[in-house]
Amino acid sequence: MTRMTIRFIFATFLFFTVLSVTTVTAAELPNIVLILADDLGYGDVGCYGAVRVQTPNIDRLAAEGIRFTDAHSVAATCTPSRFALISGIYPWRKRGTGILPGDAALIIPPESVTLPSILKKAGYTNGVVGKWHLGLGTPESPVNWNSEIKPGPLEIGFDYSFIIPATGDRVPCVFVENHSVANFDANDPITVSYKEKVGNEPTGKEHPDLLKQHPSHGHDMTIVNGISRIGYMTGGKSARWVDENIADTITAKACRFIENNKDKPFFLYFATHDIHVPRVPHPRFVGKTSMGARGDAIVEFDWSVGEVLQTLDRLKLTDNTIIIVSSDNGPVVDDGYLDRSIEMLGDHKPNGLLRGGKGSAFEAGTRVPFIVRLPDKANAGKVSDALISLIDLPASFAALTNQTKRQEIPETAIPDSENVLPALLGETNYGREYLVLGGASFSLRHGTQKVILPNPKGQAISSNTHIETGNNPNPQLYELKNDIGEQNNLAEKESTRWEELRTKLQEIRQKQVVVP
Ligand code: NG6
Ligand code: CA
Repeated sequence: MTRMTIRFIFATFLFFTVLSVTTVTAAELPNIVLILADDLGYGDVGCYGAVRVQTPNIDRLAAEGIRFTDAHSVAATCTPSRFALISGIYPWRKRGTGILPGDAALIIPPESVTLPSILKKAGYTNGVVGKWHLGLGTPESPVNWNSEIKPGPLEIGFDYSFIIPATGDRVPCVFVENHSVANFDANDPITVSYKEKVGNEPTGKEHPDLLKQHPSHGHDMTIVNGISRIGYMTGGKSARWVDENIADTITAKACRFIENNKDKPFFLYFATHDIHVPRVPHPRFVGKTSMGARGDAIVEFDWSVGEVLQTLDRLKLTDNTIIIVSSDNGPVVDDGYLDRSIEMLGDHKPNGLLRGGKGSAFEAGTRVPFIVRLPDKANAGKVSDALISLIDLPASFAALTNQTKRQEIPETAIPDSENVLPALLGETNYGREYLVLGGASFSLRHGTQKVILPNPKGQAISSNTHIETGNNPNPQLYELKNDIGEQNNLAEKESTRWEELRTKLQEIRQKQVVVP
């Protein structure tokens, strides 16, 4: 389906809606499926150059769709990256958008304009399945895991949710379905704390002998399924997940959401636990690569993508569905557990040719795999070097559904989201002019130029992950066109350009925006 056809369908849809005539149904809006991996690196999949791990399903998607080579999350860790994706706001504009503990309050206020609320307005039914990590409840009324859990996804635009509240390595290790803990047993109430030990269950610190996977840093609190986590919890035994089954459980929920909503336009945000730590793939994936748990988790992720593709095919929805596969931030090998991923990495390069990784201001912190397959597989096999970001999805999907600012969307909403729909549809290789990235240090992309602001305090190499952070007391300027690995710092030699870009970055940071 070309953009004209897509647009025509929307125009027709809106026309008939306005006239309250039901000849054209909402079912003709294309479905949208966004599969977001966790910590999947630019070099971790076949179509981006990996050879030590096979990712046939993601590669199939790239062959049938558009593969972006310069797509970014706006932050190099999860919470800020996902905050931006859902809210269309740069995370550094709002306090408290750093990596959240599992008992944090929701950081996107109910009723604000969000990616799902925009689509809902256009007639979509929205589901989120998988990792959430944007908080639940309010500061005044923190979550009680034993009663109604809200506000959460359902209060900011989703109609269905089945979530991992924070991360796989943070308590509570239970799924929350809509407003309650899945498989909850009232006789075994759940208590969670990030301050002190609750209950009398063993911790990894006290009882390393009980662990099947040991921490390398942090992660030494309550033991769940033989793995110690960040944070303490007690109770909820029947509700606790088994890490080996997380991918099966959430992939099944994602596919069921598609099945249940096949007759109306839907948006599915499927945020996998893979390939975040703890990496404990199902036994059927163990040993599928020579890289140990991390490689096998990539295979498991690819399997999840394949299940979604098959479901769309089986339900004959492929021709009416836009599917996007991407990642929330760059790769990390040792993220806190001794799962032998470092020893077994071999010559695999999680960041491809890029410098840095998760948490880094260098490109690998935020440049992520990003594949879009359009209805009718228009532009199949295209490779696009447009500069785009996950933060652009709210404005782009607003455009897709013919919603404009001031008309359908308040002028002040999604202030940092830009409409890159023409790039997503493969009509142009141009995305946005500027993109601010927040790793440990601030940086700005403009075309193929990149500046990183001086950061006199931060470590140059993370003592936990051993990743180069990009922090440097001196200004940095790179020309990525011929220096993709950010080796040649031009800031001194090209001080005028450096100054121009630094000023531009300040200007964007100081822009007055309404942050709900
Ligand atoms: C870090 C954790 C890391 C991971 C990360 C969040 C320690 C020492 N490290 O603080 O293991 O959980 O937070 O990852 O606790 S993210 O992908 O959700 O941002
Ligand atoms: Ca992440």
